[in-house]
Amino acid sequence: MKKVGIVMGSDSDLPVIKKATDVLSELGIPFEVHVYSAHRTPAEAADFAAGARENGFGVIIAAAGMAAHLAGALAARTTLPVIGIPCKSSVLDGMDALLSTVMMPSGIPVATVAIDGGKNAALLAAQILSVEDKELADRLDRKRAAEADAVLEKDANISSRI
Ligand code: RP5
Repeated sequence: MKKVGIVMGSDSDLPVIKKATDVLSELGIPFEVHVYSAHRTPAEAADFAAGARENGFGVIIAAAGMAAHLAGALAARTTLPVIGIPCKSSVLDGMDALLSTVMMPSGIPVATVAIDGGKNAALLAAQILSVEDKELADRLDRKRAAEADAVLEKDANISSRI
């Protein structure tokens, strides 16, 4: 199976990334995690993205806060799908990162999830990889069904809590 490449702008983004790696681990998807910054280590970030396809990656997840150009900078260097997670890390509560990540110029797409949306980033990465992997698609179906069951259980229990 192709790997998911995970890049965070700073190790202070790790709590958001942990939400993604938990899901990838649960689904049995291999991943590699790096700290590269679009601004502080632009060469390393660019090199990682440029070599990602030949290094066995199928999708990249990029998490960054503040003026979050990381996902876009990686997307500029690869045609692999790039999923951006805007992180809440400044006085603007992540709105700065959301707009910096989502408002990409035409021609260089970044699939942006919610602020701090590590879980959905991992699920989206898994769904992309599942296009060519029936076993992974089945695992995703089972996970979706389990999460629906959990909601139905909450429905069944809500009356007793009020
Ligand atoms: C961004 O700036 C990082 O992605 C992080 O969310 C934010 C703050 O970084 P640190 O100052 O904590 O290293 O580049």
